[in-house]
Amino acid sequence: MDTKEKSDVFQKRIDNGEKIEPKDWMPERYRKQLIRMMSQHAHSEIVGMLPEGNWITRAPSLKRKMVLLAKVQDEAGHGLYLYSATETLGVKRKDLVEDYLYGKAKYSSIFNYPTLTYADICVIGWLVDGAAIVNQTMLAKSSYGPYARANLRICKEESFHKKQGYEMLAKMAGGTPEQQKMAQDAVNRWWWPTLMMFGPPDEESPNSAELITWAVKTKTNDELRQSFVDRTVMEARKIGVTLPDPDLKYNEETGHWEYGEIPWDEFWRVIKGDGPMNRERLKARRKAYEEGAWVREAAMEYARKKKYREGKAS
Ligand code: BYC
Repeated sequence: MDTKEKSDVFQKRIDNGEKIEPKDWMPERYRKQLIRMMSQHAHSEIVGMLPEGNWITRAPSLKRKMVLLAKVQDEAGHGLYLYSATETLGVKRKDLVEDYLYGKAKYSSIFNYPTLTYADICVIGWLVDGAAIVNQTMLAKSSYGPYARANLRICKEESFHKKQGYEMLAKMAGGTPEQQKMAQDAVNRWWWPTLMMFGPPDEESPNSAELITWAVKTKTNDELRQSFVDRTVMEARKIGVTLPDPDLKYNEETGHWEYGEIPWDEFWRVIKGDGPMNRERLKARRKAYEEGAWVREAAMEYARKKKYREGKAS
């Protein structure tokens, strides 16, 4: 079969809802798009440990500390599943990691904002993990098997993350006037950046059409954003916090909540490296990577020796 015939068979498989597995034939562009998107996703999980990890030592109780510690460890696990899934496409983890630490690979814009109080930890769980669930539930149906399966597992853990954040925020929003103020302030600061997580509006999203044709994404950025807004408005009301958007209103005809103008200039600035915390985040990750070099070397050497011993024994 020539490439055109192979591409047609490939597209038929996608249209029939089949999963593509690592050893199957795939167009080079499909492979490249997956590497871009999956590795960005992996980097996001790892960088995403920083804003919350920063608060582990200052958690308000032992219970909260244990929950936060478990959550941050889960994020590391998500990064690892995703790097492993990306490696099935024939790339090396080291190259992927060095691409974002020293090159141009992106990670989610949301992690370039600071966590100023403990209420930010509650709001990250509720809004950021809530947004991630909406996005990743869709990605769990992605056409690439290893990515779909990684997202399925991630979503189960994210749902615990969201619940713990929402429960904490509900407590804070029903607490003392000072706690209520902290909760509302955190919601005000994280609302718009959370809406930006879904990516640019559909008409400015160069990758969406191709990704949807290949069922890597099955919904557009705006569709997912709308679904997140619809479910979050009700959740906010239930716990007595206000979403900071005076234009938010329910449209009886469409059955959706309409929202105001997202500050897209800020989004583009942040993803180009000029957000409030971009420099600090990369500095912290580079430091960890460089200081951890000996751990990686020791682990590789241990694995090599173990393999050698087992090979000799058999
Ligand atoms: N941030 O054509 P578009 C988590 C870039 S972590 C940065 O629409 P696409 C958690 C985009 O990459 C979960 N960059 O792209 C962890 C593209 O640039 P390039 C994070 C963004 O791929 C710890 C350009 O803008 N989730 O949950 O069709 C604690 C044009 O965009 C962003 C994922 O990574 C952004 N927000 O759609 C708590 C999900 N948006 O690459 C929680 C996986 C867009 O052409 N990724 N860009 O130079 C996706 O679902 C999709 O890639 C996106 C973008 C929706 C992000």
